[in-house]
Amino acid sequence: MTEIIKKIEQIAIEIQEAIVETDTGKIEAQNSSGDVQAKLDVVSDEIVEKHLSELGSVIEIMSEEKEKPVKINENGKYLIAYDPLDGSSLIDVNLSVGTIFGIYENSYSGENIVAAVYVVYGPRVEMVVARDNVEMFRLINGKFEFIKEIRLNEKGKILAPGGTQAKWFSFHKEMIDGLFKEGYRLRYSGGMVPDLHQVLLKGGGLFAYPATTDKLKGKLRKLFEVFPFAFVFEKAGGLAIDGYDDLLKQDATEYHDTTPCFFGSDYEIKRVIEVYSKNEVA
Ligand code: P6P
Repeated sequence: MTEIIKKIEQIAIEIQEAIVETDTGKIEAQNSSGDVQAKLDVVSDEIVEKHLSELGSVIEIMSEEKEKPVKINENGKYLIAYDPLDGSSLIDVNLSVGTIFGIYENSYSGENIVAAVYVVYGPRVEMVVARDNVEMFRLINGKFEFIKEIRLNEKGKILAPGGTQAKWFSFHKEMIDGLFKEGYRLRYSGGMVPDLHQVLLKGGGLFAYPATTDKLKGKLRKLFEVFPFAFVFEKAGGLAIDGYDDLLKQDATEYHDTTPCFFGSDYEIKRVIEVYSKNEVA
């Protein structure tokens, strides 16, 4: 596992350089989820594959930008699913983006994720590593330095309500409006990595990307985005659910499966369960 983390440090440095130097234009292609690919998506994916392909402990890697896994070493131990540059369209407006890694054993299921790492490319480059606990590192003079352990409080003050509001189910809208009435402050950039990083660093709150009337399975991908962050939040003392049950109890039938997802501290997630247990999404 240590060799993987060391490689991710190098990957993060090279992607940060690419973000600063590469044209952010689009290319005439779509990824497996139908998203129009930015040049940086492809460049970032190439950087990740170049480095992870050198690891003896990795059986295969699965990119959000690809249809199928890339085989690395049949005698390895880990499967790595990753989103090379999540929220890449935000670069055009100079907002923060990130890279997400889920490290699995045996299969890409919630119960088989054994570690998660994400990198935030913002005013500072920060890397968060979740294994038994959650540790944050910052890129300082070309090296990642340990900064602190991340732990969530019982309750937070910020709310990141994703999804097209016109497509929210009415009971979901009432729940979100109720939290705002309690004084929660809106913190949503449209980038999953910086938005969740903020909830973690502020000690709690709620990030929600729910089922909507046009996308009953939500938008965010299980293998590359949802399972890794669910692992991070649980190891940081928070909770991660689909509205009804723990996200890490889920499997994925397709590599690019999506799921509704809620990440947060106890108080907020228990509010979601309270509301969703009385309402069906259909
Ligand atoms: P919306 C970025 O495209 C992304 O995959 C996540 O990073 C982010 O949380 C979500 O989509 C934003 O989606 O529908 O609010 O623009």
